[in-house]
Amino acid sequence: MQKAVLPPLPYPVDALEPFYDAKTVELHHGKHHLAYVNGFNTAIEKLAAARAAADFASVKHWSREVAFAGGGHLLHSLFWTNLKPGGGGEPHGVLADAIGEQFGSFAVFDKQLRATTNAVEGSGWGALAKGPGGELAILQIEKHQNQLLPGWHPILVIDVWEHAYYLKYQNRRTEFVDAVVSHLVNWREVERRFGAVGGV
Ligand code: MN3
Repeated sequence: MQKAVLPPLPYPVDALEPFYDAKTVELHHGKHHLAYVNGFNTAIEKLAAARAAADFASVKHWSREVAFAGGGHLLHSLFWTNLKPGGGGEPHGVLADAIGEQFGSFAVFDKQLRATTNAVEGSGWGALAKGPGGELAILQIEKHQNQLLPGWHPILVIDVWEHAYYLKYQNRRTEFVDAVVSHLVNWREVERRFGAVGGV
């Protein structure tokens, strides 16, 4: 199995200022995301070693690490690319149609997305996911791996672990979520994922 690698940021660390400060982006990507990449690789290596040694005493621990660190790596990879300088606004095309059909309007969807993300208990993510029939759901992912739906693909994720916002926003998670949704969401990328992943 090929080792996971830290994907480069798709923009300079200060590109999301003033909504997302350069110091947080630098640490979040270069330290936190990197730690999940390394943790995932370690877990995969430990499971390979367990197979080689025919000693499966530790598989529960390392299997949990695959889900936690691997989930962290994959969600952060989605996160960086579903942000961009000068983002926000609204989606277009078939994604806009699907949101309108299912949520009534983009304004209602937007309210639910912010409320759901703000209400994540502890460390986790707000997410928009696409189901196997092309339907949409706004999910709360706890940690990096809990409360996901099998067969559903996250197409927009918003990190609300404290490490994602505490340097600039301290305890004001709602201000961070508002800044991300209003100014940084890359809807063109979310539209692309809606068309590209899973389901119909
Ligand atoms: Mn994070």
